[in-house]
Amino acid sequence: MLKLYYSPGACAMASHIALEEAGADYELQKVDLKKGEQRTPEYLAVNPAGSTPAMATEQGVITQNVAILAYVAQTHPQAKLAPLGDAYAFARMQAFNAWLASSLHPAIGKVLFSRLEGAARDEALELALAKYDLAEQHLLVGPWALGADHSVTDGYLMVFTRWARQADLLDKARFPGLNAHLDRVQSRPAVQRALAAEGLSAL
Ligand SMILES: N[C@@H](CCC(=O)N[C@@H](CS)C(=O)NCC(=O)O)C(=O)O
Repeated sequence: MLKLYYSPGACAMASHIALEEAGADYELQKVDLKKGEQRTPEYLAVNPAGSTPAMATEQGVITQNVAILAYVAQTHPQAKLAPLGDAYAFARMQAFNAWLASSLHPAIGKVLFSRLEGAARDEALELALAKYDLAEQHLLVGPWALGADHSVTDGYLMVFTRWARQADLLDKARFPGLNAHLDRVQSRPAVQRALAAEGLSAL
């Protein structure tokens, strides 16, 4: 059975949602980041990088949302969580996922989770919002992230639009598409189950 190491509300929610959407046979193992559990010897033996998510499979551990999402989609083809038969479309999905991991996540993370103040925080916020602009104007196709078909990218994008809404940063006039997408993703039964399992609810 798969085992997902996650922290409630953190970016591992993307992998959690994918597992739930896939109908996968999996269990959850909470790693409380606020208590520093990601740095215990037990967890470092699972993921020496000391970050979540990590997912134990029969073959070994997979880290990084981008890799876990692709694995879940490929091992549960019946759930249609990725364009599996189309190398170009799959690469486009991975480009979106890699952008979320390497660009949007660090930018909003700096605003929400670092101790920046004053002008430094303002600058970080401006940079982060410019990335949400990019997602709003160019990356999000609609109604789902990649277009007509729902995919693992939807739950991943939703993590960061959810963080932004929670911090009152997802202005409805500036980001109409992202707001509608967030509502659409949060209304999916699998997403509601994942949120509930993390002790959370739709925002
Ligand atoms: N690119 C990685 C980022 C992983 C990451 O930064 N996880 C955060 C939670 S959102 C974490 O575990 N942080 C703990 C720490 O840095 O101590 C992924 O998407 O899997």
